[in-house]
Amino acid sequence: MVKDSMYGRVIIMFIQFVVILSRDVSESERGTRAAFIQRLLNKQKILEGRFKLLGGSNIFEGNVYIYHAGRWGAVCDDSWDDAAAHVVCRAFNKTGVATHGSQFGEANEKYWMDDVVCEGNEKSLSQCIFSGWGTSDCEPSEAAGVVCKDNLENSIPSNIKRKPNKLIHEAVNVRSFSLRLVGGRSPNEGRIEIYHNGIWGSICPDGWTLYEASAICHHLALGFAEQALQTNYFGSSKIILSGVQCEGNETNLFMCKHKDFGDVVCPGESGHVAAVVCTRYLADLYLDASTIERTSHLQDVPMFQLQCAMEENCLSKSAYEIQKTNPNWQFETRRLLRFTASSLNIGNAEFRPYLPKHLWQWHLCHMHYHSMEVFATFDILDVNGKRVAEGHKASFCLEDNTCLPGVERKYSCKNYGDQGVSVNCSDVYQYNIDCQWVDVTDVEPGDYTFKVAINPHARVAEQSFHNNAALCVLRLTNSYAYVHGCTMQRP
Ligand SMILES: *[C@@H]1O[C@H](CO)[C@@H](O)[C@H](O)[C@H]1NC(C)=O
Ligand SMILES: *[C@@H]1O[C@H](CO)[C@@H](O)[C@H](O)[C@H]1NC(C)=O
Ligand SMILES: *[C@@H]1O[C@H](CO)[C@@H](O)[C@H](O)[C@H]1NC(C)=O
Ligand SMILES: [Ca+2]
Repeated sequence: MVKDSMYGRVIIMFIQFVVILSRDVSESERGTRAAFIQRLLNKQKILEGRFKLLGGSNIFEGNVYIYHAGRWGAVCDDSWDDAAAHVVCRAFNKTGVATHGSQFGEANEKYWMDDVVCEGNEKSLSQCIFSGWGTSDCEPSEAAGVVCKDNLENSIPSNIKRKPNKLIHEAVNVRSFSLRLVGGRSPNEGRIEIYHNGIWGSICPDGWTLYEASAICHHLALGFAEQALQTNYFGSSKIILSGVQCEGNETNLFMCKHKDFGDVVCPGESGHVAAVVCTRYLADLYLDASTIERTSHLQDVPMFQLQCAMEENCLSKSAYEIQKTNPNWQFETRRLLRFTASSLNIGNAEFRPYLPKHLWQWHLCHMHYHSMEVFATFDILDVNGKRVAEGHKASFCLEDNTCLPGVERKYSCKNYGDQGVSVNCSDVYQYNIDCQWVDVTDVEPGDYTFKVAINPHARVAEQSFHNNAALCVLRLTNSYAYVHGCTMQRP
């Protein structure tokens, strides 16, 4: 289909070209037209790969748009992180903080890039690994953005977060402060209104995620956050609080950070405010760190056995360079850190994939459907928190591999089966399955932090996200890998 239409376009362009040449035009007119076309081509050449930031309150922040093949396109936020933001912000000699979920307004162009994974030292975004120009299934609400900040040290900070803002309880009188949900179809949902300085007002939905929504549901004793919404669906009122940022484990909103109170600047769609849906029934995946410690080991694998994995971006960038430059690349080997990841659903509702079934992607290589674009991320960080092995994203099929005694297995990936993880069942990725690894070929021996995170972008609601990431000590020598001392964290 795509190829056909491309041939069609080439033929039309060729006809146009012949028409232009055969027209009876004066020399000077032809000269002007040629100059015009030349200028256009020059412009395209100059702009190719450039980026611009739109929707921010100054030139150093906004949603990222990249120029390619003659037009600007947006970047989707899947896998988007501070390393990618850093690549963008380096143009200003600044460091970058990534923003997700169209923090600076919905994407106003089609997506050019998706699943962008950078190391942080690339000269431009187009040098990072991504899904291919124009290959994206993202909604306009998933635009990636950056906030560029002054570069204090010259290193690549990989775990910089949004600047710690002030805690809410430090800015308001907690006693005269109130919280309520308004406009919902049930008491468990609605836009959030806060009472401050004598008026009820709304919360700016900038950076509003399930983490912030969780603090609201906890605060109101309504259970867990099922949805975090940026909408006018439940009505709206004057926005009096912006930049709310929570960890997700707070028992009340006062423990969260914020940017401003009162007359605030709120980027994004006008009239849209922060809203939540709370529930008492939710899944809760618990990543089993002891299994990671027990099963981690190194394996050297020749590249001819890794062709499927290469198609799914499961190797680090140097593998793709070798493939391009070395005619005998199949016989080169990659060193893989392999491990088993097992997550048990300890919640009181099933874990279901983020995408509806008709949008699942069939992966020919692995012969199953992927129901979440990014289900897990694996990173190796050095002592400064810099990522040394490409944090690759892994998408899998979700199923009940093992269940506690007395619990029936319900979900199976076979035969386009329904995907999910039942309560008291585990989804297990054995160390010997494809892509269940980190490519450590280019990592020097030494001590590192190994980070494994499931549901890393909190795309699916859970009771808690603080049991979704394992941060472990990794000792890498020339011959073996030793993983121990894991602690649990939020992704
Ligand atoms: C960034 O820093 C380099 C070296 O210090 C300098 O040459 C360049 O002009 C700076 N660029 C900007 C946009 O400030
Ligand atoms: C929330 O989790 C963070 C770690 O991510 C921890 O430092 C903090 O103490 C926790 N807060 C509560 C209220 O449990
Ligand atoms: C899951 O296991 C826990 C602990 O063994 C038990 O209390 C709970 O009833 C089980 N839930 C289901 C739905 O099987
Ligand atoms: Ca969890």
